[in-house]
Amino acid sequence: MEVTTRLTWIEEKILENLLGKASLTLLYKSSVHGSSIFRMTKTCSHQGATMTVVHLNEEVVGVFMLECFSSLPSEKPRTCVWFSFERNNSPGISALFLDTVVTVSNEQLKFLSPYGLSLTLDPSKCKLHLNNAVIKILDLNVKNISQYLECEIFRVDGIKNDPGFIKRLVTAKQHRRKLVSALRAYRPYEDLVSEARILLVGPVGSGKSSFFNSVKSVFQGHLARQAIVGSDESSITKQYRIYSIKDGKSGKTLPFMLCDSMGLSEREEAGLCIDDIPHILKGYVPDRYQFNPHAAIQAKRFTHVTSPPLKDRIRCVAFVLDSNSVNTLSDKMVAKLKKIQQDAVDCGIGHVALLTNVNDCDKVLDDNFLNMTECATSQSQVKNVHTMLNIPISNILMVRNYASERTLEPMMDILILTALRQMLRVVDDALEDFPLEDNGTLAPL
Ligand SMILES: Nc1nc2c(ncn2[C@@H]2O[C@H](COP(=O)(O)OP(=O)(O)OP(=O)(O)O)[C@@H](O)[C@H]2O)c(=O)[nH]1
Ligand SMILES: [Mg+2]
Repeated sequence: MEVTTRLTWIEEKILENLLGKASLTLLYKSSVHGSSIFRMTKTCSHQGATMTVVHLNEEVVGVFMLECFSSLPSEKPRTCVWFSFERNNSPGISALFLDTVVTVSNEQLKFLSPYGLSLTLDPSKCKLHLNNAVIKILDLNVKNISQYLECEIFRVDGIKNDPGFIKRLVTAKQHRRKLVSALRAYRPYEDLVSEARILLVGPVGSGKSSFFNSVKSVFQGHLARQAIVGSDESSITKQYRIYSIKDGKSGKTLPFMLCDSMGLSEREEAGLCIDDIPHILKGYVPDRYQFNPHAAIQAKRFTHVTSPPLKDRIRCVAFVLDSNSVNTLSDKMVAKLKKIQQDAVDCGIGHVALLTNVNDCDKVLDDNFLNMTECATSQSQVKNVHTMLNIPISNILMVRNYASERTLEPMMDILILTALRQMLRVVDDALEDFPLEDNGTLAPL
């Protein structure tokens, strides 16, 4: 009879995706093959990379090992990924890349990392021992010693036999989780406003609407296509849109909005009218306002809004520029961008540049995903934007928007989230710098 895993289809996919596009084949199942450690390790020897999966009541805990079981025991550290996830819950998985010493004794299979993490399996008693460090780092809600329901070991096929690659893959996923959590917890500086509005402006087709779709996709956990995108000589976006973003997990609306505008054109009486910008920045322009390239907004059109609430004001302008064409922008276009930048400065609003269509996402950030690499900052596009708009390199952000992809990619997500986080830092810097009234509220500039 075929032995089947206790993992659900989704749980199996989570584990396969943890390592790129791996596939799992069940080799050992404690309830079928017995609880002898000898049988367990013998069945799994000479099989290449393996994944040991321990089923607890509420959680699944385990270790992936790149090297063969048969090469044990030895004090030589192995390339391992420790992981855990909650059963029947969100698709989130905690995972850590750790060089691990793996030993097999008469009774136990032991995983020990140099940072003092220890995970021990005692198959004869169906017990899993975890020290406090593992419980904390994998965010587990279990005791030090747990009775497990099942232990399974899988052969893992289809992964690159490259510890460096596996490390970057797993670390990227962890970093993505951290960024999402940080952005979920974001509140505008000292709660001076209830929401931070970011205006996306730039030439026709530079990827403004796609950036909103990309941010929404990351928070929803699947590809979103809310804003209409496409390529045309004139702007696809005809209406001013103030988009809110919901956190897919809690369903709550996050306190930042992305404001999508019509593309700027080099042609006369085409594209976003540059004189509309001050009205947009000051929060006069409502959601779904139909842009008119032939005529600027008449201030009196919105006289019913004598003074829009301070939350409606733009707090950061993001100049969205396609990295493939930014080096060949016409003088007319550069003049428009500079005029918008001046308007933003006059209103006490910070700004960043967002370069879209970046090809090699892997090369943008360093190994810790914290800083841009020398290779990225030395690109002519970054240097040109820096000189053209006098924007500090740290505020020149690089992303690849979701366009033709069919699934979410951790590295693309990281760049999108890093860009958003930097925009919100700029929002906070501008809020901190804003003059306050006597009662501590923001003064209208
Ligand atoms: N490969 C790739 N394609 C992109 C990227 N960003 C946008 N695109 C594509 O470029 C085209 C224009 O994207 P939009 O998001 O509509 O650009 P926009 O700035 O909103 O354009 P307008 O509203 O017309 O001003 C679409 O076909 C997108 O799929 C990117 O980062 N990478
Ligand atoms: Mg658009």
